[in-house]
Amino acid sequence: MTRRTILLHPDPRLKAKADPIGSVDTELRRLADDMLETMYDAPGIGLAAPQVGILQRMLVMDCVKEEDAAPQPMVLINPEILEVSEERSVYDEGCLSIPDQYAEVERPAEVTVQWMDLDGKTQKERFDGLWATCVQHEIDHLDGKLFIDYLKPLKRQMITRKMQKLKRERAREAK
Ligand code: K1U
Ligand code: ZN
Repeated sequence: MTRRTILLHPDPRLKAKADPIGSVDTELRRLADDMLETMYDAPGIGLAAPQVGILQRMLVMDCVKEEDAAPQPMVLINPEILEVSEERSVYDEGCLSIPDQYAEVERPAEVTVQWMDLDGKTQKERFDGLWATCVQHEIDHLDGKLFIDYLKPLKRQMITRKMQKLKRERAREAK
């Protein structure tokens, strides 16, 4: 497994709509492994393929928070939201492509999602709590949407400027 580089906002690849995946092959399985490794290493609770520069509709997540609990890695290919609850929930979201920036985002509290797994089988599950927030955040990444797109323009601009500064600093350090 290889840790991949996570793209930082702003980057045109984070604004693009990712392509559906036709079938599961060795390369896709390797990408899923690498994405899980990258997510756990960050650390994070989710990661979408566009965040590592691959414009394909695959995401990984593991929202188990208790340190002594067994990990529950999930790989979702071509995920689709079939149903959303009327009830909404607010969570202070972060993003590995926008480090150290957090903001409250309101989303449906529960969602039913259908996807293809790494065996090519169709799966369907109702998510709630942090899992529901995370899967919606990750599916947004596949559609080129970031959590800051839910914020007021001024707050979004402020975060984007901070990120541009961070990227300039990191580019200088890399020289
Ligand atoms: O997609 C991403 O950028 C990953 C992101 C997922 C996410 C976080 C919060 C709400 C919705 C989706 C993260 O994992 S940010 C890091 C984070 O939340 C975290 C890190 C360590 C422990 C617990 C949480
Ligand atoms: Zn994110």
